[in-house]
Amino acid sequence: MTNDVTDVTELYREFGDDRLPSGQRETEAFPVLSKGPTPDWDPETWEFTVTGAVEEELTFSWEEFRALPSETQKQDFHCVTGWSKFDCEFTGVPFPELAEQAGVHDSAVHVMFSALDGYTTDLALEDCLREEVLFAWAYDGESLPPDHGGPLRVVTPHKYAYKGAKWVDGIEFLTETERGYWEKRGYSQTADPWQEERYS
Ligand SMILES: Nc1nc2c(c(=O)[nH]1)N[C@H]1C(S)=C(S)[C@@H](COP(=O)(O)O)O[C@H]1N2
Ligand SMILES: [Mo]
Repeated sequence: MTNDVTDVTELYREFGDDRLPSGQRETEAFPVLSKGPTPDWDPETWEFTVTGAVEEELTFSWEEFRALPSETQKQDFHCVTGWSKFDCEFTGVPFPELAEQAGVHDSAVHVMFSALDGYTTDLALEDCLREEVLFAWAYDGESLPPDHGGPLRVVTPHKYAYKGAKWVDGIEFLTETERGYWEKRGYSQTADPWQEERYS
């Protein structure tokens, strides 16, 4: 692994004119937002699964997951409750790497992420197949703190942060759209911060 950091903070230009999406304010803090308590995990029994519309369903132990090709990126973080944090440095596995290993079927259109706390979130496949969507285990060069989703979380700098499942332990490729935890409760499935897609 190298110490190279890829700066993807210019990503907003694809979606809007402003780095800070409308209706957001910038914060230096990194608040914790979870629907419940931080779950325990055991590196010995932890498993990550890739299931659904794929050529080959995959299971990774913690050790195996950590051996996957990874990168470090500087990216922004936008919470739907109105705060944004710039220049977050996350290290992890880009989504396309996992998709390639599993061999996604042509019939797949959507992805459901699941997590140790029972959280789920859904996102269109095309919105997942981006280098910026990371399964991250480090933040600012340190192990991801448990409250922020350690051992492993997803980050989605092009979407509101509820699309990034903390404590993620599986993804399922779907042939039809389904709604995740907040999406069932009225939050947007597409969640583009520059369009202020907060609810749907
Ligand atoms: N597993 C899980 N992932 C989650 C959540 C959660 O409650 N459980 N909350 C989401 C929400 S609403 C936000 S804004 C971000 C917050 O991440 P943070 O606590 O690191 O700031 O995590 C998202 N991922
Ligand atoms: Mo959130």
